[in-house]
Amino acid sequence: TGKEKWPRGDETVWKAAIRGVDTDVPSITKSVVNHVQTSLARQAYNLDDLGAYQAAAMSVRDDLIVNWNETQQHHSRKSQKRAYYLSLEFLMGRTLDNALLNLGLKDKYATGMNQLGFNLEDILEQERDAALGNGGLGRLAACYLDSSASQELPVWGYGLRYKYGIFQQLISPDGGQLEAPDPWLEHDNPWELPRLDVIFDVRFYGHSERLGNGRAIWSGGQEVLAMAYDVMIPGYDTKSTNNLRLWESKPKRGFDLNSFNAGDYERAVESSNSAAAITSVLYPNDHTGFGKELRLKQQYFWTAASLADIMRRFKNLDKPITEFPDYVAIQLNDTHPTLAIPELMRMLVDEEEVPWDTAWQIVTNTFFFTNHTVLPEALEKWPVPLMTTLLPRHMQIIFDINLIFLQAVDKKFPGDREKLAKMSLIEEGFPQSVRMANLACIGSRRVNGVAELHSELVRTTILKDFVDFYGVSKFSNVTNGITPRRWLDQCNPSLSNLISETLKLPKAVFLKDLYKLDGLLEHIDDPTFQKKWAAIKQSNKERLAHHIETTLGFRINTHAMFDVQIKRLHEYKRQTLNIMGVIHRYLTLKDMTPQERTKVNPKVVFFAGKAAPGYYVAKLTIRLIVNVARIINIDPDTKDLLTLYFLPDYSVSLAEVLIPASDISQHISTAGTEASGTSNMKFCLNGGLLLGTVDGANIEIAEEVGESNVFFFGHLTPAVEDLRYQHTYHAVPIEEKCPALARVLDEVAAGRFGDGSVYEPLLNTIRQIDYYLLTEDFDSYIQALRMVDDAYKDRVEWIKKSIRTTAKMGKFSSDRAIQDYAQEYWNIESTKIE
Ligand code: RUG
Repeated sequence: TGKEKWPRGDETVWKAAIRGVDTDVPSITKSVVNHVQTSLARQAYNLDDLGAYQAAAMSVRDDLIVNWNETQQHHSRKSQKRAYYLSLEFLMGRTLDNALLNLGLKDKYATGMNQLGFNLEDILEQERDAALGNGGLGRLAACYLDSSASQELPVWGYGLRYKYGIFQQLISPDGGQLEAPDPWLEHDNPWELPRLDVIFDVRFYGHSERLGNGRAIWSGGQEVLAMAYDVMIPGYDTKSTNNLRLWESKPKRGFDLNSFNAGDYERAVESSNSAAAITSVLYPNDHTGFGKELRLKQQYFWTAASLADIMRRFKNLDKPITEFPDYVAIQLNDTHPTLAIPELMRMLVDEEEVPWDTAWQIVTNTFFFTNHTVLPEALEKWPVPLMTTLLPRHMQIIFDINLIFLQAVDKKFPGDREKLAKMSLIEEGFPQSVRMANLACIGSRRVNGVAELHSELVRTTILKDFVDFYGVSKFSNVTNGITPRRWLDQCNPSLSNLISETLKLPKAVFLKDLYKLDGLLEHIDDPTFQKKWAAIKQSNKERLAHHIETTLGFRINTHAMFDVQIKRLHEYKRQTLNIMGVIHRYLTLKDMTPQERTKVNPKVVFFAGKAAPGYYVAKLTIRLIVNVARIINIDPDTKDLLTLYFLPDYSVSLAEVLIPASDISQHISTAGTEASGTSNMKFCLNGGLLLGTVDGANIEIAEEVGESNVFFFGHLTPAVEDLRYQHTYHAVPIEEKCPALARVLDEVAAGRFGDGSVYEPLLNTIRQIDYYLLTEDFDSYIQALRMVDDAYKDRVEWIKKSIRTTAKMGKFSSDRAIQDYAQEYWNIESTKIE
């Protein structure tokens, strides 16, 4: 009614004292200095850039908290349906710059900090990346949070607060990757709020006793505590500020004083250490599923705490439990949170005493599942014995779900044993294992892939039998997206300014409706605009060169074409194809006369990306790249025309400098293997052109910008299976099939880039099985590279291609993607926070 009684004390005193967001420069400097004095206990003459960053961050955080409180109260008051995005990874990067931008306070803070004797840009550099993710999947989650808040949608993220984020990558003297821990919380994290009041018990092990009425009692085992940390997610140009809740594990019974008094110190801290270990590390593992008990523990710990929290919030609404899906939608980001399905069944059946069928109805109306890969090795499976020991009640529930499900399958396809075996939640073998993708699929209302081609592959390959069973309407596509706030305005402010000036629109208009970029096409032939466009690319190249010189000491030729491949190291992403292409270029240059070389465009090739620590071949690829660089970068015949850099410790922040500087970027996965890719969208938004295979989101990018603006090569997805078959049964020697590549491999093996024997295992992946079809695609790849060279010679045409590419990126805003989810899947509504 708006006339509720004020809960306590004098309402007018409260209201007068409640802090608003004061955005004038004097208020900002006052707030920063206040934090310097009171939160940091420092003073003007001992304040360094790090201290200034911390004080500025805390000052901004105060504003965020006000908005965040308003937003959460507003959503609660309206009893709105909320969506919850469960992701084991959130690759947030830095926050201060993004928060200032979203709040519209960047200029004022720059002025204020300047008055206090600091340069805002230097201060921003002090922040450590929050790298709680491996790659695309985690960064996608971060973009979706930004878009949800910006679209004023009631969405929360749920994840884990890892003490150590993705490892720091170092390069050893022999060129290989070394891993060091990433203690990102070392300097305290101003962006999180510990919630001592939000704590849940989570149980592992023990035993489950069936009660005979479908219910069971799960008892004994180990109990740990899950404590919440809240991270505020500000929307752009709105007060709407959402929440990312991250769980930290804590011992239920900390220090065991009895053991300590008995002289057994190890035992005294044992339970405390084992509980804390659950959220210690992010698994540095992108695609390969591997059966680590701790990983399964993480998954359950996180889903159990998140569901307990969601259930508690739902219960505050005082609605019948059958209405749960009317107030709650849960998005499963890949199969990692699939245990949420049996966990909600357990809560409903065992704790709320809901009949099994009703509970299943609730569950299957609550969850939505996004698949991010069709690579067989990446589909998660957990051994039944491990699951039975760790989560005995959940294993019973999974068996029960499976029994009922297979009965229904048998009814629909009588006697089709093969189908039953393929669709079962349990894979036979020694030991048996639980197929998480099958469980996620049958426990969810809708299933989606992340690009058109990928979604089609999901429907026709890994989940084909489920499509036959449920009908195709359950399986659809939401093409991924990226937030234009971070990936245009924040990382490329000059381009964002030029766009604003050219379109005669305030930035907020196109940053909230990216389709507006289309208006740039009207100016594509304007030479003045073209010049400005090219000058911005040039200054971004200089910014990158400066960054590399100051961090690594290399001097880069900024007049060369910048060619970039940045992503996790994986055989299917084919960094190997790229490095073989670089070697081929080098050998070709060496074969040329000096006269011939004068006609060649100089080029600088950049690689960055981490390999999973146990992924031998991927690490060998890094070593090869680094060692090729060491040879060719000092070769007097070629060094002015071709240089190569592997930039260590790839991160969101590094991507923000690399992407705006790129002329061409490579997205060259074997067709049908890259679900979507999202860096391709980031490069294109920043006017970089794309060299790629007909795979993932490359295809939709080409549909938008026109095929003549993308450099495509390689075999198409339908050919891949046949080619692999031929490789296995009718192998043609590489010297015959692809002499150019054979020569490159021979040079590597012969030791041209250091001890060739080191690379034998890597070379053999190509010479023998060639599962990722390098020998099939190499010639057309080289041809595509030539086309890039030729196109780059005509600078005006190139600039026009670049403008056109940016102009057609409207579809790839994560605002569009999140609206798809909100409307088509979650059924939630935007709401303005006044
Ligand atoms: O490999 C995929 C990318 O193609 C995709 O763009 C990204 C976001 O959808 O997810 C990546 N991915 C897939 N990361 N992990 C997986 C499998 O667990």
